[in-house]
Amino acid sequence: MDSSTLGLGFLSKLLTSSLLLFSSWSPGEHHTACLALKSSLNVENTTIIDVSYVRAGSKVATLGTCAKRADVSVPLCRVQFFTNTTTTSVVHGEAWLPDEWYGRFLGLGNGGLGGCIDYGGLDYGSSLHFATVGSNNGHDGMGGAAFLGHPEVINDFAFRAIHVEAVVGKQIVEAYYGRPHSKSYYMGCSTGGRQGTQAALKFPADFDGIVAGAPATDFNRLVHWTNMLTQYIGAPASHSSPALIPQELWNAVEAEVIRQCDGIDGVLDGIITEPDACDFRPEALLCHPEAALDTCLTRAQVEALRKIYSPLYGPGNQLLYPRFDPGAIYIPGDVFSGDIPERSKDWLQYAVLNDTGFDFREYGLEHAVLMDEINPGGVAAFDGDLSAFRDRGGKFITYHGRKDPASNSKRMYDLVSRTLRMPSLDTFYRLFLVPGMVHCTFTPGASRFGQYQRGSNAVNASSHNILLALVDWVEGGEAAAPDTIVGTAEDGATRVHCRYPQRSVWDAAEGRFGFTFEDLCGRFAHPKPPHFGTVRQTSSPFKTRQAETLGGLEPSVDDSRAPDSSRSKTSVPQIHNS
Ligand SMILES: *[C@@H]1O[C@H](CO)[C@@H](O)[C@H](O)[C@H]1NC(C)=O
Ligand SMILES: *[C@@H]1O[C@H](CO)[C@@H](O)[C@H](O)[C@H]1NC(C)=O
Ligand SMILES: *[C@@H]1O[C@H](CO)[C@@H](O)[C@H](O)[C@H]1NC(C)=O
Ligand SMILES: *[C@@H]1O[C@H](CO)[C@@H](O)[C@H](O)[C@H]1NC(C)=O
Ligand SMILES: [Ca+2]
Repeated sequence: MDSSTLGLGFLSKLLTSSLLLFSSWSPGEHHTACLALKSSLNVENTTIIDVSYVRAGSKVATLGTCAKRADVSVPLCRVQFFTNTTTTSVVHGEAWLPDEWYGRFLGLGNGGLGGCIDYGGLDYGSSLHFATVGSNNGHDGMGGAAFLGHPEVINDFAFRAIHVEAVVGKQIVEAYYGRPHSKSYYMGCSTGGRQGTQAALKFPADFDGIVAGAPATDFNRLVHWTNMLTQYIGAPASHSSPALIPQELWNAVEAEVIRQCDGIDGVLDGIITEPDACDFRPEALLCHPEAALDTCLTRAQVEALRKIYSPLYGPGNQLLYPRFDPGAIYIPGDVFSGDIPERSKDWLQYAVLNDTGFDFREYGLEHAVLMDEINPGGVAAFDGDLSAFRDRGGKFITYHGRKDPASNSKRMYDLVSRTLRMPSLDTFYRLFLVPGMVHCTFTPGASRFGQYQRGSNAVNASSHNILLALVDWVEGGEAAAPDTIVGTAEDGATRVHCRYPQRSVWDAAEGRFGFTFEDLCGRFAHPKPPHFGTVRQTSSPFKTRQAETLGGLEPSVDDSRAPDSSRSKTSVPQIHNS
């Protein structure tokens, strides 16, 4: 669309002289410009389903089976579209274009095998003044049936939908506002984290900054590992298996993990800062004549736990997947519920084996090998070559909860480090490990840091909001790179999260995890022995400024930096509270 046809030629002049790049159209002008898009938008392979101007505080109806309605918090122009990605596949997307736009583009990811537009993310992004675009990842709903016999639908899911979302979305944004976006961002978690990683690997020019949460990068192996965990407790015939651990007993297992490992980080707060430091012994739960029967385990159950809490190896003894982390939890309806999870079933039946009658009693290592071989759509993003993304100046932030069952993110960091021969990835890739956080969303621990929906940005500041931290880094450069992220727990308590390989350390003298960057993020390959029950001490056994190197790699922190410089950001254009 030619902006002059809307009488908006003044806009570009205004924008070059303004840091706050939002448009200054009146609400009426937004409304008119929005509705005009319906007939004027012309994007390759794309059908505009509907364009509507939506007022703040509205609920809007949605297409597809995922959600009936979505909340819209700020006034915006909503564009719903279909893009044919091939003759046999189509991506359904939505662009939410806020009246008050700061010139930034934001692409969103999906979850599981979905299939569902991230409406919460559309609302969140647009309320932070991003032109925000989400897609259904090439099929509707959380199941995988659409993959069967449709390799192009698999391709959309595996790598293409996010690219199309970026390409088409940016054109819609430019048509509406009359000028292109300034910087382009991506945010997603779980499958969304994999998609973000995939984007950086395959389409390094699509995004200037990426937040890839709890990324399921090693997708096929994650499916295999999940299946093996369920097999250890007897799935798919778990109900007759002596190894099945019912949920009540899982509560006892979780309590025992906390009993054994909570204190390793120096404080009994119910949170295990570093599960890798925990040598959990399920044998402590073995039934004996004096044990309480409702909280003790049989030999078969203890053996299952041994396997669950051990790494998974492949046919050549290569590590396929790290262990289930001590402290990770039982999720009702998921892995330990006694059956193979639906997403695993669907992936195998519809994308890998093309056999809807597959009997999961037959499942074994050969299927892991097959999944690796076929790697449908090239779905796996466990690839360390992020050089193209790095060389373009892209910034990558990833995070992973330490109560998340499927944490493979340290391995990914180390893989990127080895592949690129960079002892530290600090210049473009930062991993924040979040103690006490389960998977992506709000859970025990200081797990709200702007990663997900409006409720997660407890504070509108880049120190507390990972998306805004990314904006600072991309637009403010090295001096604005996030050294830490402050998370907020449900009760308002905060904790500073450190970037790998640093770890936040308990300051016993102060009775808290330290506040300043230097105190707080120590680098401990192996924490000192636990001091059970000694929550308050006169001096912290862990507090030190001495750097220890990890695994032969050089320390990642620039120790020459002045102690306070890490938190005093230069003033860069960033999102302001409205
Ligand atoms: C998308 O594909 C459908 C079905 O093949 C076709 O009818 C439609 O015209 C295509 N739309 C565009 C914009 O290419
Ligand atoms: C449009 O569709 C054609 C044919 O399916 C495809 O080759 C082309 O890459 C598509 N273009 C975009 C921008 O998706
Ligand atoms: C199942 O179909 C997909 C394409 O949809 C193909 O990549 C895969 O190789 C097929 N699996 C087998 C076991 O033939
Ligand atoms: C954060 O900023 C956004 C956009 O200005 C605003 O809508 C939101 O209410 C703010 N949230 C908080 C918690 O201040
Ligand atoms: Ca603890």
